[in-house]
Amino acid sequence: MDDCIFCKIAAHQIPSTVVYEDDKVIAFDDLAPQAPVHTLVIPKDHYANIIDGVPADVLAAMVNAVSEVARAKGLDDGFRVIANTGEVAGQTVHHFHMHVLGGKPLGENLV
Ligand code: D5M
Repeated sequence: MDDCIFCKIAAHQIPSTVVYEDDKVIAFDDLAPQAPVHTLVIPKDHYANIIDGVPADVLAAMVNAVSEVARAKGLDDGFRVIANTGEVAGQTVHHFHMHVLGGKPLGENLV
């Protein structure tokens, strides 16, 4: 989509700190980190959210990317994955993304 910031990141049209990339997905550090590690995993193709008809192979690539991010960031003790879906959940960028959060005890806070 022309006006989607995450499509532009996926196409390397705007800069990001890339943690992992393959043909289907890209993972990059969040601009406003909520934890010592806060990386976003997105599909390169545009889907509005996790229930927007994302193909199974893309979902599998996303999960694989989460594991690559965890390995690259040394999240051996665990981490949290969040996919805000819709404005009521606080989704602000309407291109499907998974937040990978870790690097400190996360407790019971949602983010
Ligand atoms: O999360 C959207 C997230 O996207 C939020 O944590 C900020 C992040 N963001 C927005 N623009 C950028 C760029 N350009 N680089 C890196 N991170 C970015 P949501 O679940 O939609 O609230």
